[in-house]
Amino acid sequence: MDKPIETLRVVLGDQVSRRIAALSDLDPCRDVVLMAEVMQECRYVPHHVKKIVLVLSAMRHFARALAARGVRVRYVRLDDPDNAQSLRGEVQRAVAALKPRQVVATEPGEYRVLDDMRGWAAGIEIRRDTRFVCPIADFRRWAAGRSSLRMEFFYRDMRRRTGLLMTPDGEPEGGRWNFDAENRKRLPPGQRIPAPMRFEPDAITAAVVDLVRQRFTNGFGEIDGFNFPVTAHQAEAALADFIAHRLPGFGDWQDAMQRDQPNLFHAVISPALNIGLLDPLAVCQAVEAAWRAGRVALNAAEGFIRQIIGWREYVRGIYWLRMPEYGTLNALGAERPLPEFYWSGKTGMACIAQVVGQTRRDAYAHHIQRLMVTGNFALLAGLHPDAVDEWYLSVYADAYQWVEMPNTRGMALFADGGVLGSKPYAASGAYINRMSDYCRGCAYDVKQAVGANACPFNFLYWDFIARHADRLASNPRMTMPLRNWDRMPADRRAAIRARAAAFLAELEAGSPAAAAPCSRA
Ligand code: FAD
Ligand code: DLZ
Ligand code: SF4
Repeated sequence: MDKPIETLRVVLGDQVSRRIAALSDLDPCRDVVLMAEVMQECRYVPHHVKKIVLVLSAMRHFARALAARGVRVRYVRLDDPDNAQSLRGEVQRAVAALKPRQVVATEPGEYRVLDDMRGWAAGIEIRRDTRFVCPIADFRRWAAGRSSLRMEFFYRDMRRRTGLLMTPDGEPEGGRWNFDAENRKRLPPGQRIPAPMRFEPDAITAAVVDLVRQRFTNGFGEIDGFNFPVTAHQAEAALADFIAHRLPGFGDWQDAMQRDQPNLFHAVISPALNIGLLDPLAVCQAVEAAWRAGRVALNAAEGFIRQIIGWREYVRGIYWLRMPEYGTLNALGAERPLPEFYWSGKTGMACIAQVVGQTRRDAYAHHIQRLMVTGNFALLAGLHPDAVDEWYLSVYADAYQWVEMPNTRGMALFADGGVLGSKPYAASGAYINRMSDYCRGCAYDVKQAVGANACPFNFLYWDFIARHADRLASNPRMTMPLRNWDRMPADRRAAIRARAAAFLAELEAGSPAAAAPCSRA
């Protein structure tokens, strides 16, 4: 007869790590691990089908690896006829069947789930997620009493805490904390770009692809060509490949964008990192080791480490510090619905067509594409933060609210009124033209701000400055654009605003004209 179950240990789809807190004191003889594929999590936003495949395939691989080590795993598949199709329902079904003495889980990455988790089982123990460098309580302490929560100061603390890129005397290596100014180069023509490693689906992934194809027939995105790592072993190989081949170019070309080059010198590790296949500190230590061995320059290593122990930890801190109110913030009063081309990619704006097309195919876009193309358009056009939030949470394979929401509401949309950034990341077409080759093939003219073929980013940029002039006037970092707007001849200002009004009206009406310049006289 089976021994009575001591502990039911719940592992979520983005917690597939041997280091997850709920498994820290696992006793294979007395405990059961519960993992459940449920429609509730597959449908709470219209996830990209590749994201669903990634999560379910990684869950199945992780469960198999646990079972191979003698751990009892209660694994509920999406098409199991008894599946309650919710996390709460599956925990309660397991409790009724196994009668464990206690239930243990690890805090989830979304407020929505944490709120629900507290009611999953009587006395459920919710453990701190130790996969992060900065515990939430430490972030709260760091934030307490500060009038400004700038990332840069948090980042310096994280450098000191981890010792990453620090001298034995406690100074930053290279004498500076930040090499960002060196990380904004344009990509030279003909630059060779090494492709990331691809992982062809094995039998487990192929079965998940079939399942997702059947169950999510109208799901967003293309399922063909799935090639994300789905095990820790694969993710480590992908990281090693990045460090050897793309990290050397990461610093210099971090902000560059190029037509039909979705990855450039980026790591493409966030899908694996955010579900637990990689450990963030170990990733940074491997990057530091490459610098100490002389294989990469300091600006590349520092630029990369800052993204992880700086931005990644910082946005998580902001999320948990400010939720649930953060999810309601709309400081600029943006109300427009999301245009259809965010889903279809069908627009004459070549930059958006490129980024959305790539997103549909790969469930991936790099940071500047997310921030300065789709994010910038949403900011300038005044798209409602709820709709933009839902879009980013749906379409990227790495998207969980703890990291997606502060980046979207805070960094891209300034909907938090400046908690995260000191000014809106608003930019005209000139920025996109400087950092990419998108404009060369565009139906719009990036040099024009008025007229039927003017680049929408240009007139929308000035319209944004004019619309929010009162609010922005108190921000010293906005003095220059406000002054430039004021100095413009009145008739030009009027023409820009009229063009923006017409475009936004078409956009709001869902008119295809807003997406294609030549249809206008
Ligand atoms: P690289 O450029 O190679 O950077 C390395 C790592 O640094 C990333 O894997 C990531 O873990 C971390 N990182 C870099 N920038 C950020 C950042 N701003 N915030 C947090 N971590 C960062 N990232 C997500 O992981 N999930 C999201 O849902 C997400 N949504 C975003 C939404 C918007 C509007 C914006 C502007 C950014 C968003 N980001 C998000 C941050 C960033 O775009 C992605 O982390 C990055 O593009 C992932 O690709 P990569 O692994 O090639 O990153
Ligand atoms: C994203 C996702 C998906 C698509 N499916 C599941 C699932 O079936 N079972 C599960 O445990 N987790 C899934 N996840 C991840 C959860 O949405 C994630 O754990 C929460 O959003 C908290 O971060
Ligand atoms: Fe985008 Fe404007 Fe350039 Fe076209 S011209 S690609 S719309 S920035």
